[in-house]
Amino acid sequence: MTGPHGDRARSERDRRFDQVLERLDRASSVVITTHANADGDGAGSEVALAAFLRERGADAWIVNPTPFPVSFDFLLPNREWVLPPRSGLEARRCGEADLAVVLDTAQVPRIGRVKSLIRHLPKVVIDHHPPSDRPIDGIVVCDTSACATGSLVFELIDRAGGPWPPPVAHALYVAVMTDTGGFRFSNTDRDCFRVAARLVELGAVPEALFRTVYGRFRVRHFELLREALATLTVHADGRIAWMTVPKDVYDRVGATVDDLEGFVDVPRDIDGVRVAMLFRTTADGRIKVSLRSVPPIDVGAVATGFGGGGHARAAAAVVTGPLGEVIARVLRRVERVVDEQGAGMERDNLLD
Ligand SMILES: [Mn+2]
Repeated sequence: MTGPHGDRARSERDRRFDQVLERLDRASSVVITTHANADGDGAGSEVALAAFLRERGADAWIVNPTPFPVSFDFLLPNREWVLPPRSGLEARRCGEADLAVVLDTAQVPRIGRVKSLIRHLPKVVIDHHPPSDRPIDGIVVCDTSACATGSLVFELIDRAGGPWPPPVAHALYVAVMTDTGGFRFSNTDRDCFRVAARLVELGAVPEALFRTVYGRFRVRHFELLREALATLTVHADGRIAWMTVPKDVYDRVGATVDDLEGFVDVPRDIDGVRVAMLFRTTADGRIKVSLRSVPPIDVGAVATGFGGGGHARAAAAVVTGPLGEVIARVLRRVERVVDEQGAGMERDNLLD
């Protein structure tokens, strides 16, 4: 952010950070949560904040609407920081806590069952998504210019002057790395590299963290990818592409959503594609569509139109209906957006 407007936004954000730090100073037991199906940013931000608070002598517990993601549990110095879902312990710790911190979402529906567990607690929200119509009440630090919630947690801890126990550096590096697709997506900016550089100084090891996150696929990931690739469809003069995840194969190989990591990148990475989509059938029989776009195309609005949400370049929605019908409906909307916003785009002039 530059210029007077950016400076004002930044000083307002810093004022909120000071309020957050004041709340954290007074809290002796904090419950930390994030959105359902936590990603590297949500999970990494949780671990980092918990490690920071524990280093300062507070109790900090992670309570998530869905199980803590297996692919990121290597970040946890102690598995017991994550309270067992729906346990007596979980209810007791939430009852004893004096503050809740919600990370990487500011929306009530996204925290699912955790809503009632933290209903009685004052709340702090730290997020980088556009504001929603169902905001969580509390002290809210929302900066949509931040590449990741992890970079905001970094700013918070930096403002406090540390401490920086090793799990903080590892977890925040993973948060920033995953939300920028390994420092490649459009949210990869100067601030993001500045934060990453500081985290490396503080002990994060890029190669080891990259390999741990992106180099540990299970065979079933590739078995499923092989079948999904067979569905690859390119449309609208090569400007729109998508794949579907065959439900029968998904079930047969015993896949989980973790196994779909990177699938939507396949159609996105085809030369000339402006919007990429991945369709899959959810456990309750509805269709989840993940959308990706290249600038300036905004697929966030498309997802919102189907009751979902997300960022301009990465968004998702869950739609009811048979797969073929859902594809046709989403495709109609996407075709319009590509026609309206993609006029004059030339892939070979990306750097202009
Ligand atoms: Mn995020």
